[in-house]
Amino acid sequence: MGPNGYAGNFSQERRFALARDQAATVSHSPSFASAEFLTSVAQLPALPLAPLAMLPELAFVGRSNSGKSTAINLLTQRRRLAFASKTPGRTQMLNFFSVLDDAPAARRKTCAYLVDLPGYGFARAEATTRKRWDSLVGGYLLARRMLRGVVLVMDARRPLLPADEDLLGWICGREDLARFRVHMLLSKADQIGAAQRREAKKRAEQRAEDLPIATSVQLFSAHDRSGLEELREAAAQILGG
Ligand SMILES: Nc1nc2c(ncn2[C@@H]2O[C@H](COP(=O)(O)OP(=O)(O)OP(=O)(O)O)[C@@H](O)[C@H]2O)c(=O)[nH]1
Ligand SMILES: [Mg+2]
Repeated sequence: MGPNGYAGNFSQERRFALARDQAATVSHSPSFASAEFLTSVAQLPALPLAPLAMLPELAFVGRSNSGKSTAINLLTQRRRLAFASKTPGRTQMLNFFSVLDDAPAARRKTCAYLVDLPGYGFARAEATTRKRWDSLVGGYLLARRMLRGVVLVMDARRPLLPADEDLLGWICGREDLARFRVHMLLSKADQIGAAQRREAKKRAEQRAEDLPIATSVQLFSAHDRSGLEELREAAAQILGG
């Protein structure tokens, strides 16, 4: 190969490297207020057919009625994006919401998905309901490649019930634990006093230390919007990391 050929290859490589660095420096953060409902999936085999790009996903998981849909609505500043309800078990499918990046309007692109998952652990769940949950939600949590982490929503009055531990068990079966993230959201903090809030946070932090996954903990109230900025930062970090 002559000197020109070599120089040509080299400069082409340099151009690639420059383009890559530029792409890295202009990468944008998710703008959660842009979230739009995209699609629902009722059965796991249908997931590969869903109109989803290969983009990072962040799922909201937790017991039924713990406040998952409410937290998504607050994060996205949309009152009824994810349907919140007084009837436990309302969310029955994997619901995907697309999130745009914060580039100037003409160049905005979908950069991530938020996923609202059916809750678990409602008292009168029959065996068939549980089986359905295991194959749909359990299967998604265990094997979904683009899933970067979960927001585990737990009522601050009773965090880490056996059903929450079961859920952590599903996640601990993943192959990418070193890169996965759990963010424990202790919800409905407005329902308890300061001492109980501290106690709940301490308990969750102690549990977090024993997990083989990077885990963060925060208190949250959709009622008075406390902890909203912390949730936004954690969600952006999980999706961007
Ligand atoms: N006081 C108080 N109530 C809340 C809070 N967050 C949610 N709730 C209430 O808790 C109930 C359940 O909230 P959802 O967001 O529907 O719960 P979910 O986890 O999505 O429930 P499923 O879809 O059934 O799994 C609703 O009546 C909400 O208004 C909060 O921070 N404080
Ligand atoms: Mg819900």
